[in-house]
Amino acid sequence: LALVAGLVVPAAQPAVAADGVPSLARVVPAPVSVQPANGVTFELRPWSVLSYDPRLPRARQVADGFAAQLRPATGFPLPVVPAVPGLTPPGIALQLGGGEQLGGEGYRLDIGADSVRIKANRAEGLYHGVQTVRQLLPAKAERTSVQPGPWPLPGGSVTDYPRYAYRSAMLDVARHFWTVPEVKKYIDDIARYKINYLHLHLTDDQGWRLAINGWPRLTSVGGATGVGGERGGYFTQDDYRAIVAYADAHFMTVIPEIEGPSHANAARSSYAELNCDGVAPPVFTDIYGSPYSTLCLSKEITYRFLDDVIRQVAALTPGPYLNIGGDEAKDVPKDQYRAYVQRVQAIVAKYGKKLIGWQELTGSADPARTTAQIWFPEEADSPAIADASRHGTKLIMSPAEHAYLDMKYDEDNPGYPVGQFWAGFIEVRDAYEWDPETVIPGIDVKSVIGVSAPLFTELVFERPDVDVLAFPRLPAIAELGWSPAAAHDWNSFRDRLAAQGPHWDLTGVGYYRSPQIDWP
Ligand code: TNX
Repeated sequence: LALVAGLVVPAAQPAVAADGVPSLARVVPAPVSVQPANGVTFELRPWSVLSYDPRLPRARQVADGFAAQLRPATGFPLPVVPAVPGLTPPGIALQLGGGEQLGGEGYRLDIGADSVRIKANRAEGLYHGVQTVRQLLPAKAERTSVQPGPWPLPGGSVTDYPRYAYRSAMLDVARHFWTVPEVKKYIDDIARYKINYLHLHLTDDQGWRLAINGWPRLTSVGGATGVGGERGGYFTQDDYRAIVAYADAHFMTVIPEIEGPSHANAARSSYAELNCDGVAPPVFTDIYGSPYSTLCLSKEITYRFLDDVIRQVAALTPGPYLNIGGDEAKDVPKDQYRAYVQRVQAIVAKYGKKLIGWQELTGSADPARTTAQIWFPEEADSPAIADASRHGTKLIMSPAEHAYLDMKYDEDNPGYPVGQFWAGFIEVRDAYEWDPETVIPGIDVKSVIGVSAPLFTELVFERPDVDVLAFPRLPAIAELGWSPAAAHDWNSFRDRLAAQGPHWDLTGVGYYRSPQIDWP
């Protein structure tokens, strides 16, 4: 075993022990430390109980959710009961504690012959611990009909907590619209990899996807179509609330993105008054036509519009962040761009949210109150970003050449229409082999709050395309966000990723069977 900084790193452990029970280390993202207890195996039994500590808010919800997942395949009743002090019933116990090093999201997992104990300071940690246990159970536990046992788990202990507090997936619902059930399924599938933010790209040139009271044409016109003139659609405010609630049940926070000043054609085509010439252009249905469609920056109505939108979106969003876009405003003079960003930042602050935007707004926004998402390092103003990082700006890393899930995997399949390649072809290893702290030279590395895996959907046509692009690359980005830098190891990741395949097969995730991975 490799010992790094006193931690047992899972890299050197085989994926499956001799008795067919998986190694305790067979988890994505790799845990901070794993100590197997060789020869010890727990088995879930017909009489197993799920207990939870009632002092921990939402622990019961985590226990209920886990029991509901396990009942169909095991056929066991798995009652959920509040724990009695000093007594651990046979089964799985969700407990309060585990030490300060776990923070809010970490957990400690102890698997013994008679019980599985997950300890955490908060329910988030219990939830992440449950995701680890789900990966260690036989994949058939995912089935929805009763399966023959046994239901073993490998004995030992895991101590685990995230490298970064921010681990997001971005879904573009503007270019191609995805319905509430389609978004919920994505939440199900990414929550397993300890993703804790869902960033929704709600507006762009080709579509406006959230109903805003007082501005009905945004959805009736701006939401009526999408790329290729294909299906339109939009979320009512109740739909959006349902997504927020569903994400929250998976301990995931929604970040809404309202694009401006460019990528705003859907809004312009909905309301003539948002155009300097007072004429509404048609909605874009192409990709490359004229990608920098900009709101009229010199009209006050533009800012009244944005105030109305941001007020409503902020009120619908319990999370702390609101993303205002800000990318590719290539036809806007620098001083006007800066004035726009500052006005919009003031609106975001007025409605109690923290501003996130793409890398371009670094230097225009107030550095102390801004989070910038890096997407195109080659075009980034690195000195300005480095300077902002030393003046309070937080950074999210999603370099397109590694983290953009809309890029094709390889060039072997020219007839395959799904995905782009402007940032390169991204095989699984390319998605995995990078370091969030060296993407932009000269930054204060403490400013990096995490990573994101964006899925833009210009060339993502149907829901199965989402799966093929996101899996297995999203778990690679998730591991960069969660696992300690010292655990980064391609060969280990390959083995652990391969073990996810059977789980995806049984949960309806149509992943890409990358030739780089020895799928079972
Ligand atoms: C660049 S990422 C864009 C998006 C496109 C994406 C396609 C970003 C800030 N701008 O508008 O959808 O490339 O890969």
